[in-house]
Amino acid sequence: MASKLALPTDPPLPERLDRHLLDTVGVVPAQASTGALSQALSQVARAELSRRWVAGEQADGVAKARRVYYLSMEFLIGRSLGNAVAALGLEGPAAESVATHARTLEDLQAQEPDAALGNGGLGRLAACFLDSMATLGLPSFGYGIRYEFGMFAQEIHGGRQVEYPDPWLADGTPWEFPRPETTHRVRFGGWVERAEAPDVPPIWRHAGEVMAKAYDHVVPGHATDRVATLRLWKAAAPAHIDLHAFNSGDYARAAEFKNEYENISWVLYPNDSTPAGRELRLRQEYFFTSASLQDIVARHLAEHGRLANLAEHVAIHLNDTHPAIGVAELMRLLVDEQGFSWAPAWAMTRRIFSYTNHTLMPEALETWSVALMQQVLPRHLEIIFRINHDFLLEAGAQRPGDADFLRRISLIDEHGERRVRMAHLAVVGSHQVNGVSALHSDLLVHTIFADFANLWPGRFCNVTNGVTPRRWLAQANRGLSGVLDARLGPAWRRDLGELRRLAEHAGDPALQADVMAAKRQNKARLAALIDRETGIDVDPASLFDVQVKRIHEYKRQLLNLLHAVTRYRAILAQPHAAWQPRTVIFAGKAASSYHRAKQIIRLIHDVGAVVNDDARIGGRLKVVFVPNYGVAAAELIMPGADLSEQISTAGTEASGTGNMKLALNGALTIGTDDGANIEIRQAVGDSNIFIFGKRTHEVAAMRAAGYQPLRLYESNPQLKGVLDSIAAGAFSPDEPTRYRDLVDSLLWGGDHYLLLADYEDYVATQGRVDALYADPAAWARKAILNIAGMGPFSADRTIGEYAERIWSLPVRS
Ligand code: GL9
Repeated sequence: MASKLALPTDPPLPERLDRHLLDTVGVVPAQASTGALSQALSQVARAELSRRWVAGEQADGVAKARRVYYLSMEFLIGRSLGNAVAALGLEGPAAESVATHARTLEDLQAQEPDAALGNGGLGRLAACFLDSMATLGLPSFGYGIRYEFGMFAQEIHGGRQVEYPDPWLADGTPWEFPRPETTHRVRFGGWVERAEAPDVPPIWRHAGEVMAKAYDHVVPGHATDRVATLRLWKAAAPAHIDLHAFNSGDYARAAEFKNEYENISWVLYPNDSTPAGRELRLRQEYFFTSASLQDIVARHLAEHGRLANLAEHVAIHLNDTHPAIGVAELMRLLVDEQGFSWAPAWAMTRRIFSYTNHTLMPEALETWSVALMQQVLPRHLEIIFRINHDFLLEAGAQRPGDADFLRRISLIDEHGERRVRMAHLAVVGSHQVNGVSALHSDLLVHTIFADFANLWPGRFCNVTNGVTPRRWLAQANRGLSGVLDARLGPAWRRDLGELRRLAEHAGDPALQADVMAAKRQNKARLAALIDRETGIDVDPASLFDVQVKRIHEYKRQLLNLLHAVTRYRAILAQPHAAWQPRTVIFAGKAASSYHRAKQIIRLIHDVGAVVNDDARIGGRLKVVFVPNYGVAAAELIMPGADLSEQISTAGTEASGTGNMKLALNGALTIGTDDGANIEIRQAVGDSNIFIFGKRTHEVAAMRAAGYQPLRLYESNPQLKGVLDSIAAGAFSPDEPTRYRDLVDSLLWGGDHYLLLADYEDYVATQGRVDALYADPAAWARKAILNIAGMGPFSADRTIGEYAERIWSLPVRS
């Protein structure tokens, strides 16, 4: 499709590529390096996207469109070149053009660093959502932080995780558009001066201010000219500070002073649900939220000339509680700066905001000490107290005399040091609150938000997560995409429900052969990656058993490892039995301060070192860890998996999205009755998924009854043998006590995530996996039925539901 602003004189792609080599990159086309070619092709795509962006913004401006603004601390974008080229329909011509330079598109893509502005599932979800918002043609903006350093790079030294900084912007990026004219002041600290008259808003005498400068990324839609905008804020010292620093002559001190302002957008917190770096984190949250809200207000005023109709034209979504301070900030902007009185401002605010909760893990539910907030955001603290006062009056009227109820729902936690509960602020300030899978949304209204759900039952809903089929199937898995295109045509890219039509052919030997041939190629590609990264030789004919995600106790990588050790010992005990060869593949990062998760990474390596080199095993079991898991690695790993490990303790994984990507690429799931696994099970059918382990209510009941892991250990010789061998140093002969405390944490420390309770069923279920894999036609049939069932897990479906039920936005498509 040609964009409306396409210039009639646009030359063909090879010429545009050479033109950019010469004009933009500054090299002789015939001598261009792979990096230079990558830059030039990016510029070709950028130019086209820029025109689409301008055309779309113009059209939305003329239409005075209602827009959604998605506020997120994290956007885990990954690489952009391959996606842009695919979205623009330029894959064919681009491949041909770079072939004349003796390169492939893959060579060029590999040059690009990942934009890793997120920690894991939550950030990647935000990136998938932008893709779907653009593709569905929603007038939409993502707002976040332009971290100079993204998610840390992980290296493995001697089996241990070592973190390195990720300076992804060091060589610049062709994908951003700096907008120097779009700058907002964000203030911090100081005190609040009361006005004399009751109706005059107080004045916030702030102590410091930092400039937020906009950098836009264009997010292409697929098979449409529409694009979405991702606007990221960079912190800069105000000009007078810069000048003062320079003139003072003490450059070291001056730089230090400047850094105090600019460090706000330096680093992404490598934080997986453990609170860290308190004050800087709060400053980051307020910084990007305030800049975004000021921007939304300014854009609305420019378009409409007044703010009274803001709620008709603006929906603001809070991706978790990280931007929840926005509820107080919008009130401040409306009341203190725009002259609204409290009640109408509050009514608007509640109509404008909506909030997604992404976890029930208590340590991830943000609270800020009142003392810290008083110091950093004194005016916001007052506003929060006022919101709370009004809210408790309203709620108290429904349950007179119930002080305990009021204590539970208050925005302020009064146990011990007083703290602001950000989730409560988000719930009270939003008109809709959702969880991310059916189970999770149900647990929300029965656990942490039960009191709120009683007050406002209509406020809570479920929107199950989804993933973009463009990146996670069309781009990551060319082989399978080709098979699907031949059977179904290309429409599944925009309508993933089309995959359903595969189901009736699941038994067709020709389709099975094609799907498994693609899988085999993807496994060979993954084996090559494993060899490159670890030097371990794995056999693509073995069953590729994959667990890729953040390393966390609740996700139970350790349970997977207990199975691997069980299998190792079983092969040694019965070396002549017909063992199904397996490669157990792990990847994932541990939060830098999370000792137990790091210990698990080390144990994976220690087990691998023993098992992989044991001649008696004869290659029938390998255990590997692919370092530096991120979007680029995932694009290689997902397509090469046979088995998808989704084995969190029931009730702990809010949704999961890797489970969707793996099934979409034809892996069978072994998993617990948790998060979106439950909906995957419903979509693919009970007989096409391996569900095991305790259910959520059983987990709760076991804990309540006084769970005794030691009993399980005593009564199961296989389990006892495995744990004893690890504890005795079978995998750490140089330091036999290395994993003593890890094993003790299961036996004596309560085994909080119930690994021992699920062990027996897990190992038995892995046996059923082996048996099925031994029947290639039966396995292939189930793999096809998994692919066929993935229609509901497109992020297009998810965003369609948000647009309709939460944002009240028409979906154009
Ligand atoms: C998470 C949940 O743990 C996942 O189950 C869920 O799929 C995603 C997206 O909704 O959100 N919540 C959360 O804090 N993280 C998630 O992955 N953690 C990270 O992103 C690191």
